[in-house]
Amino acid sequence: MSEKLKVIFDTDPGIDDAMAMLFAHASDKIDLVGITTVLGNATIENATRNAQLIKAMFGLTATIAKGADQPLVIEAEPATTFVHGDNGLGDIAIPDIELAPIDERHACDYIIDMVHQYPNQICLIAVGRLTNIALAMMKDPSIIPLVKQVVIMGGAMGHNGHTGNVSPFAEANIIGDPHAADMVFGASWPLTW
Ligand SMILES: [Ca+2]
Repeated sequence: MSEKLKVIFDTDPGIDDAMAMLFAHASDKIDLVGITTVLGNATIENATRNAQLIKAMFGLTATIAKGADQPLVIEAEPATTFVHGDNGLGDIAIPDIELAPIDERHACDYIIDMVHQYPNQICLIAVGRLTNIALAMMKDPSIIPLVKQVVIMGGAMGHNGHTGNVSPFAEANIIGDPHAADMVFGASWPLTW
């Protein structure tokens, strides 16, 4: 069997992201080394708490690092609680268990450190706003050629009519931090949209 792909999962859990995190954990092709959180489908506090909860409940080993609580330039929109509930997990009762700890580093610093520790091995999978990745790029551009791959969920294409979920042309993860998205899409790394 080939070696597992080392993944840092950048996320704003969020119901769908909570599921994605568990699929990544369960996959025999993925080594989920890190989970970095960002504002979006939940506040940064709730998104991070939800990641800590999922790690504790399901025995994940990934390091969790808390990330951006606001976009690079624009004002933050309120968390999309009308989709994901006030707590970001559909307002299920949050179990009263001990949460998994978080790393002391900011998400962008964690990403920088891991890319240098594992040059050309880290795949960044981003399923929220791209703020943490943009922050890491700005703080240490030398990581850009050392990232194996970037995989993004976001954006709208007019393949079957207009498909934006915020406006006809805009999807939440991109319009939520368009300046970060512009940086990530414009960098010279292999990017899968
Ligand atoms: Ca998301």
